[in-house]
Amino acid sequence: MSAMLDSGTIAAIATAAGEGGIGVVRISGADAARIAARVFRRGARRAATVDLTATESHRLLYGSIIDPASGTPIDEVLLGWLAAPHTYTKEDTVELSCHGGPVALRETLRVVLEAGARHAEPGEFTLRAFLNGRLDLTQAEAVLNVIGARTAESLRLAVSDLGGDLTRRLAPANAALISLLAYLDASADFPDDEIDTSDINRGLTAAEEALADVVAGSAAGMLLRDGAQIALVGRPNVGKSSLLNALLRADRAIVTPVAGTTRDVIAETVNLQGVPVTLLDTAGIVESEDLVERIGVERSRTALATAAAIALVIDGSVAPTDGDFAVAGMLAARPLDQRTPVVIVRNKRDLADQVDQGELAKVLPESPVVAVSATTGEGLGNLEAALADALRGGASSEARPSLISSRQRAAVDRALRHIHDAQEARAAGFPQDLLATSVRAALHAVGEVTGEDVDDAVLHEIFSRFCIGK
Ligand SMILES: Nc1nc2c(ncn2[C@@H]2O[C@H](COP(=O)(O)OP(=O)(O)OP(=O)(O)O)[C@@H](O)[C@H]2O)c(=O)[nH]1
Ligand SMILES: [Mg+2]
Repeated sequence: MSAMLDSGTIAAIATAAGEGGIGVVRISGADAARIAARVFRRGARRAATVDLTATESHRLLYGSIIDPASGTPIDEVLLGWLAAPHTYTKEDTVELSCHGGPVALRETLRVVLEAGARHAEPGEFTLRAFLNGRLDLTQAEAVLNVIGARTAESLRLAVSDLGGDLTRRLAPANAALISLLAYLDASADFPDDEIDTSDINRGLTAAEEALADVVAGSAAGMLLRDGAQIALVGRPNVGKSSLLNALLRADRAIVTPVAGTTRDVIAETVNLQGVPVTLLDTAGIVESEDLVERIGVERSRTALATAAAIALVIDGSVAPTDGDFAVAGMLAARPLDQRTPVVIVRNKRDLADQVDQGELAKVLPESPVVAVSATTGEGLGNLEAALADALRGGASSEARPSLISSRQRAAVDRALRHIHDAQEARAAGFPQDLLATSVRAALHAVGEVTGEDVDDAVLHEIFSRFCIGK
C-alpha cells in the first residue's frame, strides 16, 4: 500500500486484454508530459517533438510512439493531453490511443516505463482520484460497479452512486451527529448547566432515521448488483428443464419424456426484471438406487440450500403424486432460518385436463401458485414477476440509490449500533462523556462509508479489487 501512496508518475494499459480497435496506455502524474514527450513524435514524418506543457489542455495530437533508444517506430497513435486538475486523477494525464493489439500496447507501455514512469498498481488511478479529492469512497466503489454491471438496471444504480447519491443520503445523519457532538462537548464545559435531553433525543433520532432509510434501500440495490440464484426443483418429468429453456429463450438443457433426464445441476444466467439471476436446473428429486441419479439428487438438495428463491415445479395436468408431496414436504420442513421463499409453478397448463392442486398448495401455504406452459410460453411473464417478487422479499421493487458494498453496509450497521448505545446511555442517565463516546463512534462509522475517516488497510482492500489501469 505504501507504494500505492507515493506520488510518482504511473502508467498502465487501460483497456481490456486481447485484440481491439484501439487500446489505451494511460500515464498520470507530474512527469506525464515529460515522459510522453520522450516517446512521442508528432505528425506523419515523426520529426517533431512536443512540449505538452505549452499545449492547450484536452486536445488530441496525431503522431507516433518511438523507442527513443533506437529511434524505431512502435505504433501510430493519437495522444490525448489532459492537464491537471480537470482529469480523472486530478493529475496531469496523457492517454495514448494505440492500435488495439497486445504487442503494440505492451511495447508502448515498455518505452513509457523506460522513460521514467512506474507501472501502476490495480486501481491506482482511482485511488489517486480519491486521495486527490475528486471522488469520495462511495464514488470510487461505484466505479467498480459500473465496470461490473450485469444488467441495465444495475448500471443505472451504479452510475447514480458515481454521482455521489449515497454520500448525499448519508449527509443528514452526518450533520445530525456532528451538531449533537458539538452540543455535548459544549455542555461538558459547563457541567453545572442543565442539559436538555429532548435536544439529544431529537439529534439521535434524526441520525437513526437517516441511516435506517439508507439501509432500507440497500437490499434492492445489492440484489441488482450481485444477482441471486433461483433453483428449479420438483419430481422427475414435471418440466423443470423445459422451464429453464423457456426462461432462457434458448435450448440449453436436454428435455425428454424420460423421467430422470437431468442428472446434474445446470446453471445459466438470465435478466429477471433487471436482476441478474442464475437459474439452477436440477435433477428430479426421487428415491433412487442408481448411483448417478443419487448423486444428482444430492446436488439438487445442495442447490436448494444456496438458492435465494425456489421454484417448485409440478405437472398441472395430473393429480399431485407422492413424489410431489415428498418434495413439497421437504421444503416445508426446512428450519426457519433456511426458509427461502418458494413459488409453486403449475406447469403444462396447455394440456386440456388441468387437475386441482389445492392439497399440494396447502403444504406450502405462504407460496404463490403460478400456472404456466413451458411449451407455449403462456404465463411466463407472471412467473418472472412472481420470482422477482420472491427475491425482493415482497419489498418494493423501487431501486433507490443505495449501499453498494457489504463493507458499507457493515459500517452503517455499526453506526446504528452506536446510536442505540447512545440512546440507552441517555435513557439510563449515564454521564455525558459516555454518550459523546458513542456519538463519536457512530460518526466515525459513517465516515468510513464515505472515506472521510478510513484507514489504509480498508483502502487497500477496496482498491485491490480494481483492474490494473483503472
Ligand atoms: N404439454 C407440455 N409438455 C411439457 C411442458 N413442459 C415440459 N413438457 C414435457 O414434459 C416432459 C419432461 O420435461 P423435462 O423438461 O425434461 O422435465 P424435467 O422436470 O426436467 O425432468 P427430469 O430432468 O427428468 O427431472 C418432456 O416430454 C417435455 O416435452 C409443457 O408445458 N406442456
Ligand atoms: Mg430435467
